[in-house]
Amino acid sequence: MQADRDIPCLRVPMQRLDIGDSICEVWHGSGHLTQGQCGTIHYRHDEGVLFGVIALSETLFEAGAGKTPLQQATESAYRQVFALLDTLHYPYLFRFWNYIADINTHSFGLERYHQFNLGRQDAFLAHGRDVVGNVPAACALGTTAQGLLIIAFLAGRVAPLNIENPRQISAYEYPQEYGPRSPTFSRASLVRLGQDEVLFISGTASIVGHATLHPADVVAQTRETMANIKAVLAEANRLASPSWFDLSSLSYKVYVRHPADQAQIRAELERIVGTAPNAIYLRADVCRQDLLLEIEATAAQPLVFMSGQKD
Ligand code: 3EB
Repeated sequence: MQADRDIPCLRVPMQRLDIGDSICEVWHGSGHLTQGQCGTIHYRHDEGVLFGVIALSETLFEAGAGKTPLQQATESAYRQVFALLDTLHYPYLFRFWNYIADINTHSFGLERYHQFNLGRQDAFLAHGRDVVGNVPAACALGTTAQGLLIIAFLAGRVAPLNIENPRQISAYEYPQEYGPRSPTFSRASLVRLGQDEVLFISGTASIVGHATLHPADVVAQTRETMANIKAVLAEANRLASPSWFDLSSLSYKVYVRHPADQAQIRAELERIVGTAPNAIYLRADVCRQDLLLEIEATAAQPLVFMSGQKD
């Protein structure tokens, strides 16, 4: 598809596994739309919501001052995002998508996902943003697009509700064994977008507490991942009245490490959701070597107002 040059477009360098065709996800704004470019960010916004994308080459950065190129690229990208949001007055971050080249390899004595976590957290801290509690939903996947860091984000003017999963330790409280800095994301965010309430469930994997479960069993990992998504849904439903989200109302993006596992993952997902789920399958690396898949999900529902209650 030839996108309008003014529309920020995130090209995801991942093979689609279910059908050969590529697919395009489109987010609609309403009313007057404004687009622009600021540093490496391309963005477009309406009065309430801003979507932006960044693609940065790590080769623009040299190792130095104790920071690796990926760490610097990450810190630079996130600092640019926060500066733009300050300038345009969209203070609340809803959701990040992070696509990182060779996420599982080591360089400069540190796993690359851990380098990314250092750069991300430093940028949050530099801008005085919370690194625990009030943090956006996110996903972080590995690609084979050498040296390219790709990030997209949605931000707005109404504070989201950040949701954690009682089955898991919050990612921002993971112990040191998963890297010198914890990942900065929440398990889900619940956001008002126009007349809808939107639930963004972060990339979710077979992790209970902080440990990976079922290291070599893709069906068991799918089951555990879906148990986590169910637990996040239950939290969302507890905190968000009167909305009601269930497994069949979600749109799923399934990131699969080994293409040969796709059929088993799909069968298990269909069994658990009951009806044929709205799902796409992409080939990706997941941020821990022993994780075979990661699933993210989104759902939207019209906001319901009580009679007599004003919008
Ligand atoms: C996990 O639960 C799996 O670093 O932004 C999921 C979602 C994961 C987001 C991120 C990482 C991220 O820890 C990995």
